Order: sequence, then C-alpha cells, then structure tokens
Amino acid sequence: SDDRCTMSPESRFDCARDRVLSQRECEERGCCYDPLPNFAGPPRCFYPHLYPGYKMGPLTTTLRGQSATLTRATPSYLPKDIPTLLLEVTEETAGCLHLTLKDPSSQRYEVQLPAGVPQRKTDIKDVLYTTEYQSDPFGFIVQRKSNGRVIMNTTVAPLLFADQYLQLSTTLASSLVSGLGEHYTSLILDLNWTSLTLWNRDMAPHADANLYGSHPFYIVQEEDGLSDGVFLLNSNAIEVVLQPTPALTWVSTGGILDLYIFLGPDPQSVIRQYLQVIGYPMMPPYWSLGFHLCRWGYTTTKTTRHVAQRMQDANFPMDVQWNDLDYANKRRVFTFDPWRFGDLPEMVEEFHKRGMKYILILDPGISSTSPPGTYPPFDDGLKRDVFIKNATGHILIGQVWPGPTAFPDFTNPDTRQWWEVCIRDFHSKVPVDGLWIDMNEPASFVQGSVEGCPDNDLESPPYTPRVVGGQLNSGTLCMSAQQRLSTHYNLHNMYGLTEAYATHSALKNVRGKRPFVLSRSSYPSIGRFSGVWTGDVRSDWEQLRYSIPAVLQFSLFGVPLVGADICGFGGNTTEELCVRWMQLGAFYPFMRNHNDKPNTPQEPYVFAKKAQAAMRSALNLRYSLLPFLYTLFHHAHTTADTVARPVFMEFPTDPNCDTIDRQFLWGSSLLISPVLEQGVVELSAYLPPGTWYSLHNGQPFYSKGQYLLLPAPLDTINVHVREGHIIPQQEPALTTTASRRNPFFLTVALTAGGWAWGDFFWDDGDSLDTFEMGNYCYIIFIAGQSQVVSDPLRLNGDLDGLVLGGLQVFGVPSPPHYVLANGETVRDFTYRSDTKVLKVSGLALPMSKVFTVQWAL
Ligand code: MIG
Repeated sequence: SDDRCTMSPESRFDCARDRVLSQRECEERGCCYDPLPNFAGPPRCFYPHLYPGYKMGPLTTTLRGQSATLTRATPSYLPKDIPTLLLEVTEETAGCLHLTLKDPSSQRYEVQLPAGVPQRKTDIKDVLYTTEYQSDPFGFIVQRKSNGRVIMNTTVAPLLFADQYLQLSTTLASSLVSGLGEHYTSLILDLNWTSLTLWNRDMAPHADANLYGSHPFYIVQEEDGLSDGVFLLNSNAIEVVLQPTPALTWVSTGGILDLYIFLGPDPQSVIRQYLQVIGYPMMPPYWSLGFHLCRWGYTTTKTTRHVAQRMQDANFPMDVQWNDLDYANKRRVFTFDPWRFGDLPEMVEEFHKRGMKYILILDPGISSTSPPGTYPPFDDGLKRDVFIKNATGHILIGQVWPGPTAFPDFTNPDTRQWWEVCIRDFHSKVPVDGLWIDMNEPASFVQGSVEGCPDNDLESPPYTPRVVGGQLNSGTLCMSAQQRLSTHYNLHNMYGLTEAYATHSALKNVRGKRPFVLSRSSYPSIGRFSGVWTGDVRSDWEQLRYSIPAVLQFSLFGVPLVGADICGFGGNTTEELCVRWMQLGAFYPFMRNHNDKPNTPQEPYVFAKKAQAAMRSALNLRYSLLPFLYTLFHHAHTTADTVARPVFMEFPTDPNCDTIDRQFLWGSSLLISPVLEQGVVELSAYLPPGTWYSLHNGQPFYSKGQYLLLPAPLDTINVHVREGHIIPQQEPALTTTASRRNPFFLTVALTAGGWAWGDFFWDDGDSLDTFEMGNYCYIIFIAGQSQVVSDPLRLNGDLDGLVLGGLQVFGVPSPPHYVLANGETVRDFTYRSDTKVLKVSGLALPMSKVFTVQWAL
C-alpha cells in the first residue's frame, strides 16, 4: 500500500466530490482508494499527502499585509483551471485577517455588498493571529497567537480553483461549529460526514434541504471559551462538507475565494468582527417589537377588521395587522381587489387611529400579461428596462401567483428608482407601515422560465452542489439570465438582499420614518435593511423546538429581528401547541402569528378561555419587557451585540453551555426556558452558575451550573433574571402606542452582595437615525447598598411626562423598615420573606430626572 495514503479515515478529504469514481478512475487522478463501506462515512477516493496543487511564489510585503503568486504546473482534474492565482493577505484589524485568491489575468465575478458599511479602523498593532505558508503544494495555516492554536490549516487537502469549481479545505479548532445557514439543524452542526448547501430556495424547513437564505459564515467554540469564525464572501452556490477530523471543505461554483478570519477572542467579538465586514443591523421601529397577526385567507377588509376587533375585544396586545396575497387584484402587487378590499385605504386609516400599524405582502414577480396600459408597474418597468433578461436578451418570464411574471433586477439602480415609484404610488393610496417581501429567492413555479433555459455551462455546471430539485434553476430563474451586475448564476443568492435594500430605501424615502421590511430570502448584510422570518414551518412540536436554533443562527448572521411563524404555518395547530408557541414566540425578537390558507384559525381569541389566558399573559409579559428588548436592539445596532443570544455566547467557559439550543437568553440577563413537548408541565432547565430569579415571582435559584427541574404549567413560560442585572419594563397595554405612555418599572436582581446594574435606551421609536443624530435618552440604573439610583447619561428624546411607577427588588435579605423615594417616605410597598422580594408601587418619579429609591434594613 501507498504510504502517502495512511491517514486515518476521519482525516481523509474527498478526491471525488465532483463525481463518483471507480478505483481505476480514482487512481488515475493520483488519489488513494479504500473500498470501505462508505455510506455517509469517509470518502473512498481521497487525496494522498502532498497531492499536487498550486505552487506559491515568493511573498511580497504590501502596505497592510502580503501577496504572492500561485501557479500550477499540471492541470487538475477539473475543466478550465485558473492556472495562476494572486494571493493577497491583509491584516484588516487586530482580530480580523483577510485573505483573497483570485485570477490576476482576468476579472472574475466578485460580490459587491450594498455600500455604506462604515470602515471601523481599529489598532492593528497587536494582531491576534500568525500566518504561515506551505509553498508546494500551497496551503496556509492561521494560528491564534496567544496559545498557538491552529484556527485554519488548509494544507490538509489541495486548493482547487477552476472556472466553476473552487475548493478549499481546512481543519477546525474544535467540533463545536455553528452557522452556515439556512438549514433545519440544531445550533451545533453535525460533523459526521454531512454536507450543507447554500442556495436560496423556496422550501419549507426540513432536514438536509437548502432553505431560503445563504450565510457562508461559521463560528467555532474553542476548548477554553475562546472562539473564532470564518466568512467566505462568495455568492455562488456553495456546498460545505463537514467531517469529524474536525474539518470543513468549501466548494463554490464560481466567483473568487474571499475569506475573512475572525479571532474573537470571545464569541461575541467574533460576531462583532463579522458584522464589521457586512454591516451592523438596523434599528427597528419600536412598534415592530409588538405583536403581529397575519394569515393567508383574510379574504376581505371586513374579515381583516373583524380579526383586529376581536383581538382588541379580548384584550390581546397587538400592534400590527397584516394581509397576505388576498388583498391584491388578481394577485398583482401594487393593486388591491376593488370588491373584497375596495376600502383598504379606509381600513388602514382606522387602524392608524387606533394606534395600530398595517403591513401587507409584496412579491417581486410583476405580472406581465395585463393588457398594455392597465398595469403601470409592468408598463413603466418595461420602459425603464428594469427586468431580468434571459440569455438572448429578452425579458425572462417565470410563473408566480399572478401567472406569468417578470422579475425586477434590483442590482440595477434604475430598478430601485422604479421600485420606489411603485411603492410611493401605492403608499399614497394605502399608507402601509412596512412591507413583507416574500418569494424573493426568487421563487418561480416553473423551472428557469416559461420557455425553459438554454443548454450551457451555467445551467448545467460541471458540478452541481446537492440542491433540492437537483438543478440550480429548480424553482427559480435560469442561471444564464442577465442582471446588471452579472449573471443570475452569480447573483441568485443575493436576490432577496438586493430587494430588501431597495425596499428599505424606498420606504425610508416615502415615509420618512424608520423602515420595516420582513424578508424570507437572506444573504449577509440583510440585517442592515430587514428582519427575516423562517418561512413555512409546520404546526408541530418538532418545528417548534427547532425554531430556537433557527432564530439563534440569524443572531449570529447579524439579523437580530427574526422569528418563526407562531403556532406554525403549514397544517393545523392544536390548542396546546399554539399556547406553547405563543409563549416561546413572546421571546422571538420578531413576534408574528401566521397561518396558511387552508388551516383552522389560530388567532389567540379562537381558543378556550384557559388557553386564551395563557396567551394573554405571554403577550403582556412581552409588552412589559419591550423597553428592555428595545435597549437590546439599540446595542445590536450600535455595537453588534446579539439580542436573542445563544447561551454559549454569554457563558463561553462553561462547557455545559456549549450545545444548549432549547434555551436562550435575551441579552446577557434573561434566560428563557420554554416547554417544547406535548403534555409536559415541568422541565429540566440548565442554569449557569450563579443566582437566577424567576421573573414571575422572584424566587431565587442558586445554581452551581446544573439542570434544575422547574414547574411549567400550561399558563407559564419559565424566564429567569440573572443576578446583578436590572431590567427596565413598562406597564403593558393593547398597543405600543399606548404602552409607551405607561409608567415604567424596574426589576432589580441583586447579587448576594446586593448589587445590580442595568441600562435603558429610549427615543421616539420611529424617526430615522435617532442615535446617529443624538435624539435619544440613555439612562443607567445602579443598585447597591440598599438603594437604586438612576444616572441619565443623555436626555434628548421623548421621556417627558413619563414616570417610574415602581420596582421589584429580588434578593432583599430581610424586611425593610421603610422605603424612601427621592428622600420621601413611601407607604406602598410589600415584602415577602419566603421569596425575599421587595415590591414598591405607586411611585411617580420622572424618568428624565435622577431618582433614588432606598430601603432600610
Ligand atoms: O407560495 O403568500 O412563506 O408566509 O403566506 C406561498 C402566501 C407564498 C409563502 C410564504 C407564506 C405566505 C405564502 N407564500
């Protein structure tokens, strides 16, 4: 046997990714063959040590890094090798190393993210990494400087770089890998010879399928609490192969290799470094954090009004009523059905008068078969030449809800202008508050186009990653379709991003307020413009459970405003499932109940009294926490913190937290432990070391870092407050318009030493760039030595007349003799010696002034 083939099975890298090879064919490639039974296991045909590849020329020092030329003497086994490559290595920041490989002799397609990501230059003196190269065959090794840990090592397999097949393998610093969405997976990915394809597809979430979004980014938890991450800035179809070495192989069907390596060193810093490249998330309007109600099948304005009315009559907080496709005339966007939705404008005005908002769906497909002169979006679009063309230069026609449709090319600036005009005209009749952009993978009901697709290398590349439908053009446009920036082959994964960008800009210009866009398809950067929902989840317990890792993954991708369809979209829900889903959904950063057309209703008011009460209390709990949630979004927007946070991110050195994805945090201080199974009324929840207080009654749990059995009756979701934190809250109301005027209160969770800290961001909730222009309030709360004081660091926005109405202090060791607020005696307080909770109410301390609440022990 060949001693170049001696690596252990788990360290073998597939030499036949592109097609299945016989032993003879494998050996003709110069690879090793082991006829082991390889069902979903190590590859039979694998690279020997030092398999020939590129050879690296001398390194030249550049301004911020190094560069070298790579050449290959012999061709690879792939068609159209790029024989010479330029390697450029840039030390972007202390924690971010940037490495590109491209063809120096001809320009290949490169991703252009929407402009406007501020360059955050930091000190690059003490970089966290070291880089080493192997020159023949070429490979590189990135190590963590502080401890020598290998973060990437690409010498384990050859680099391949052909026109439509780019491949790079690397070891991973550990087996705890997350990211690489969008897929139906747990938070920690399975490295047991699995592959994940990144190719945006209209596909209801299920295992092994490429779903709506593509995020070529992963984060690795290293052994000692440190973390690293890698982003491949490439928008082509990508397959990521994961193996237990632990190692990962990127296979892309085009573009260049543009890698960012983030050294953290902690997980939150990895995410921040990633978002420094792709952009920090937008600040959502306050109202968008309220409850949203939607379904497909509110078939008239009458029905829609009735739904909103019944919600109000039953005292369910709700901010936003939605309509699905039902509103549109012949399902054409920018129209409304004159019979069923003739008074849509009036209905929206009514909602506005009640302090509510209104959103409707917008698909990208523009009907192409209305009689000329009757449908301006298409007529004007033709005139302005905004539609995607097929390979022969004619408008590509696909098939979506209105029948034959053309697809706007949002990479063309003229298209963005035309889109804004469409939105402006529609908005002048129907003053929507936000837009829901669906079907933007883009989805089409025919393969490629109504005429099919030509036969060429883009439609049938030499290698097609495993995609639902088997071909890249399945359920979408032809790959050889032409857009302004490039072919659809290169741009497909960015379609939703470009639409979100256009829609965000249009809404901003038309409304002059903070835009709200919700997109199904996604790509890195989308969090700057839009929230995302996780598509057509089924109404069942498994999908409820996997909605947590789905939401947490979008946190890692810089899309904090995310949620799943509460109570499930596909299939009929049950009362119990819907109660549990409303409880969990109250802690999705974006909270919307949405249902598919044929299903039984699932609005909160349709259920029995007990279920309604449970849902109402979940909604009131969320509404009471909105000042806190809004503050978390402020931190996401300004410092790239996560909102819904994986537990490992907050407790990276506690190995018990490594894989937790049935619980999660809001920020650093609220731990949410939902019931995810049918018939369950108690649950085993992990509490990281320290004291955690039940948010419901202040009962303390002293955890050594252990699982505790918690009661979880149907009317309760377990939420725990971490010691040392202060949560700003507000009395709930039926809308945020009303709740924003209510008294605030504080939940103060003391440490054993009696300390706690919290902060609070507030502005008018709807204006553009309030933080950037300084139009906001920012207040810090500090508890210690038996008192809570506020420290208003900035007071420039909308707090006038608002008061602190009370507070609850958890962990007060003994009954206070008296309570003083700003030095004056307070009568209205209670103390419970069983739970050690002090409650002070009936206060009216202006939030915009320094206040002190003291208790004497
Ligand atoms: O082909 O607009 O994911 O939320 O209700 C289905 C109808 C189109 C898919 C979306 C779903 C929406 C539905 N849409």
